[in-house]
Amino acid sequence: MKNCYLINFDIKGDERGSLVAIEQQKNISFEIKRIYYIFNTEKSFIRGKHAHRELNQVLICISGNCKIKVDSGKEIKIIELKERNQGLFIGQMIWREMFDFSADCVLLVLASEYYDEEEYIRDYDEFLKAVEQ
Ligand code: T46
Repeated sequence: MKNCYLINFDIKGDERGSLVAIEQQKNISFEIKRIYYIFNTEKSFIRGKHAHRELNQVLICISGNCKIKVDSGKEIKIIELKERNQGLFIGQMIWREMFDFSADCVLLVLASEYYDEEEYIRDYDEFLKAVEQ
């Protein structure tokens, strides 16, 4: 899907275990201005349900697993995040819904901009109209 894809990070492993390193503008295509993480979400809850006009993000499930529905307005995909070395890039104007969180899920998000509620699109019809334009 245009503007939404999986990234496979290299695992630096040895007999002691595994390590993934993330470096802005190297294996992440943008400058990272904000990091947040989501945890303690019950399985029955759906988070997200919005798109961003400006924001690019990479979502990494650093514990447990969850599913992400991504919708470009033309195509819908459901992606399961469960690999520690996998990130989901979600660019501008992609509707996202996160669901099916395992009890131990910790979803780490790297964001290209500071938090700004004004650039969220939280109404699905408004999102579809904006995609058409
Ligand atoms: C996204 C998905 C993957 C802040 O104060 N600062 C922040 O940086 C963020 C992200 C949120 N908040 C506050 C706003 C709400 O009062 O935290 C509360 C929960 O945020 P929200 O309902 O937007 O959370 P999600 O899980 O629905 O969505 C979040 C991000 O907001 C969003 O950008 O793409 O995770």
